[in-house]
Amino acid sequence: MTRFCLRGVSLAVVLMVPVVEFSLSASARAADIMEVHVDNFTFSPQAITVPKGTTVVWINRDDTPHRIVAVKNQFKSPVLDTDETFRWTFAEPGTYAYFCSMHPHMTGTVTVAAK
Ligand SMILES: [Cu+2]
Repeated sequence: MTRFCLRGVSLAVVLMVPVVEFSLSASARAADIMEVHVDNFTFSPQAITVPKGTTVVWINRDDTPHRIVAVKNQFKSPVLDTDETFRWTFAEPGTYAYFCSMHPHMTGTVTVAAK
């Protein structure tokens, strides 16, 4: 009888493992990162669509400094020298147009989906 009860407990522990793994992967998804390269005076990809909660990381691959600024001022990077990065987490759905304040012809868009 005692042995039967112990076996029941260990079975319950084994069954719980997949549940824990699932919740871990769900939180990892919420912290997803998307990279945008700044290369040859263009944002690449120029337009991205990401789920809410995504962190976008801009990486300056040019020999020229750039500065990423949202058209509606939701975010603004410092001046990024070569290989410097700027990251911003998009918590609210919407469309975010941005440009380089040093070279305003450089434009990009982040579309944040509700899910
Ligand atoms: Cu620039």
